This record gives sequence, C-alpha cells and structure tokens, in this order.
Amino acid sequence: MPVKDYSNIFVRYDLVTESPYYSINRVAGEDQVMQRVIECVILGDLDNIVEVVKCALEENDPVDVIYNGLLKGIKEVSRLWDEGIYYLPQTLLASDTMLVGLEICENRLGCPVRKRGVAITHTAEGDIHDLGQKLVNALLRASGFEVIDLGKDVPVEVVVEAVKKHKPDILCGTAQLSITMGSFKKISEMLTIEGIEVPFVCGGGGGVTLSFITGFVLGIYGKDASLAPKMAEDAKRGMSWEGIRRKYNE
Ligand code: B12
Repeated sequence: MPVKDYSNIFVRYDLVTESPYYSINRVAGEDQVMQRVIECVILGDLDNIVEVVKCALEENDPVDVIYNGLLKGIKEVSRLWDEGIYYLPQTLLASDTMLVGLEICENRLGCPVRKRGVAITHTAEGDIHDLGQKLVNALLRASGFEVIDLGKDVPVEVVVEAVKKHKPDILCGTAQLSITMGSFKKISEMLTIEGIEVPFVCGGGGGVTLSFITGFVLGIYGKDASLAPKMAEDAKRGMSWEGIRRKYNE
C-alpha cells in the first residue's frame, strides 16, 4: 500500500524552520517590520534582506534595527544551532545575511567628520566568528571613532604591531572559540613587555567570561557591543585600563 502520510516518518527540522510562519511563532513581537528583519536573518534570506532592512529603517533608528532585528535574528540562529537544528550551511547563510543588514545600518548611522579617537578591533587568531566585531566597528564609527579593523583570524604579532604603529586609545578583541581566546592573554603579555598600557576590551562567547578576561593585565570584559563607545570615550579622556575595568567590570 502506498504511503499517504509522511508526517511521522521523517522530519527535516532544517526545512521546518523554512516555513514563513516559523519565526513569527517563535520570536514573535508586535512589530511586523522588525519581524521581517528577524525572519530574513533566521532564513538566511540574502535576496530580501536589503529591501527589508531599508524598509525597517524608514520607521526605526539604525541601532534599533541592529538590536531588535538583526541581533534577535542571530540569537535565534544560535539557539537553532545549539539545539542541533541548524548546521554550518544555514548558520553561515544567516551570518552573511546579518552582515549585509549591518552594513546598511552602519551606512545609515554615518560617522561624524571630526574624529574623537582611534580604536583597533580584531577577531582572535584562529577564529572566524566576526559578527560581534563588526557590531563593535559600526557602533564605534557611529560615535566618531576611527576604527582600524584588522579583520578575523588575526595573528597576535599583527595585533601587537598594529598597536605599536597606530597607538590607539582602545584595543578591542572578539572570540567565540575556547581554543582561540588564549590569544587575548598572549597579546596582553606581549604589550606589557613592550611597556604599552592600552585598555584591551574583549568580548564574545564560550569561555570569554568576566573572570577569564580580568585574569590578565589590560583585560576589560565587554559584555555587550554597545559598551564599546562608552569605554573608548573613557579611554580617550585618559582613564587607565584599571579605571575602566573598575567602572564596567566591578
Ligand atoms: C554564527 C556562528 C558561526 C558562523 C560564524 C559567521 C561569522 N561571520 O561570524 C559560522 C557558521 C562560520 C561558524 C563556524 C564555526 N563555529 Co560557530 N557559531 C556561530 C553561533 C551560531 C553564533 C555566534 C555569534 O555570532 N553570535 C552573535 C554575535 C553578535 O555574538 P558575539 O560575538 O558574542 O558578540 C556579542 C557579545 O559577546 C559582545 N562582544 C563581542 N565582541 C565584543 C568586543 C567588545 C569590545 C565589546 C565591548 C563587546 C563585544 O557584543 C555582542 C552583542 O552585542 C554560535 C552558537 C552560539 N550559541 O553562540 C556558534 C559557535 C560559536 N560556533 C562554534 C564552533 C565549534 C564553530 C566551528 C569550529 C564549527 C566547525 N565544526 O567548523 C566553526 C569555526 C571555525 C573557526 N575557525 O572559527 C561553537 C564554539 C564552541 C566553543 N566554545 O569553542 C559555538 C558556541 C556553537 C556550539 N555550541 O558548539 N559559526
């Protein structure tokens, strides 16, 4: 007898999430426009993200679109990954979609002509998880800092050389992998040997915790990207790394 009902035989959870109703049910909020942004990220919808984000920007501030749209979408993707529903391809597509949306928001945020100071950002050696770093870049630029973006998977020596060359007010690092976050400690040791005392704000996931980051000299834990401009401002005004750590980490 031919099978008529396949529903109890095989469920492709990655396909289940492709239903247009999926994210509406799971991440639902009142705001339909923001909802579409969230949904585009979850579904990795590169075809529509530009239009959807532009539409959201007609009614919302770029920072709101970043936090209430793009970031909410990628948080849901993280959950789907952690639950084993999403694999690398879906997650990569979702990340790329978020980056396209972020670039549009960043352009809309603009950057003041007069530079307030200089920041260097990087994603740790061996690590390609750069969404947090790109978020930090956008927020720092919007508040008037010149950002020297060293990119992802940056060797520790390159970071130290860049600090010696550009003498930034603040150095930022992002990592997601437990095996890469050790590079932050190495950078701190190498800078200390050189006698450089730049505030080094580190954020990310996995083992990147307050206790790990404040366990080495210069290290300041950055729980959220939105703190980066405030910390950079304090550093520019001459607050030491110890002072910034006290203010934000205690
Ligand atoms: C997206 C993602 C990917 C994407 C990355 C795309 C990209 N361009 O970044 C892709 C698909 C490529 C990927 C690949 C891999 N991934 Co991945 N990935 C994730 C996922 C789903 C989300 C991470 C993320 O981007 N979150 C959103 C961003 C915005 O968060 P964030 O960086 O932490 O930033 C926030 C704060 O930390 C803070 N912040 C960050 N930086 C800074 C800096 C400053 C200055 C400040 C103030 C604040 C701040 O601000 C942000 C919020 O405002 C997580 C799952 C999870 N549960 O987190 C796994 C996860 C991180 N991945 C994991 C793994 C293992 C991998 C792979 C090794 C898988 C593989 N087998 O190949 C590869 C990595 C290869 C490599 N060498 O790096 C593991 C890591 C486990 C661990 N602790 O070591 C996780 C946790 C999944 C899991 N549970 O197993 N991944």
